[in-house]
Amino acid sequence: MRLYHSPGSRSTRVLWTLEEIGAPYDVTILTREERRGEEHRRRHPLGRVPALELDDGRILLESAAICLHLGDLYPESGIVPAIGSPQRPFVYQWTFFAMAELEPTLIGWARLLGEERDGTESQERFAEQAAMLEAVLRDGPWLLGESFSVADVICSKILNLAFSRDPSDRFAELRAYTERALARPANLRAEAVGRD
Ligand SMILES: N[C@@H](CCC(=O)N[C@@H](CS)C(=O)NCC(=O)O)C(=O)O
Repeated sequence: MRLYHSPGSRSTRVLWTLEEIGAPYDVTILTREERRGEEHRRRHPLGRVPALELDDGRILLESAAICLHLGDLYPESGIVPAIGSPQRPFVYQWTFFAMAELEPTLIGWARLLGEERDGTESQERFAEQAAMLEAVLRDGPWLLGESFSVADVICSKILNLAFSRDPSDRFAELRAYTERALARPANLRAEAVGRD
């Protein structure tokens, strides 16, 4: 497998997942210009990362889909529970929650603040989402309870967008969860490989 990656981007989730499963892989680091160039647009028509070249040469897009697929390829890693197990539906739930609820809220909020516009609505939406996650995390260290999953990779990476910018002690439990996840050896290895 080969990951087309750019430091600080959504492809860091995939790099971390590759390190969690212990699969052999190669990485090609792309600059902004290379992402938009013709060669990369043949892989990703929108000129984005991540793009993962599979062993058979096909290209898989969308960070969450790639991470879920990698977990399925390496079931012994435990980061995507087996089909039919009680936890399987919840890895979908929290992964889609991260992508469809959390990410748009936090990216939208960052954009508003960057444009010096009112971010109150985004802030309120995030407060509700954060409370929801904190309630779940009272049952265990990870979103699925005792076992770390792809949902934690994606949620914690997105949450870090908020917490790395906000030095306050709001959502202390969620902040501690984010730090716990990001401190995993697989993520530290991924950061070294990905130059983050
Ligand atoms: N929904 C896609 C979004 C991918 C995406 O927007 N990637 C950004 C980097 S985080 C990108 O490559 N943008 C194009 C650019 O900055 O040139 C995914 O999760 O894979």
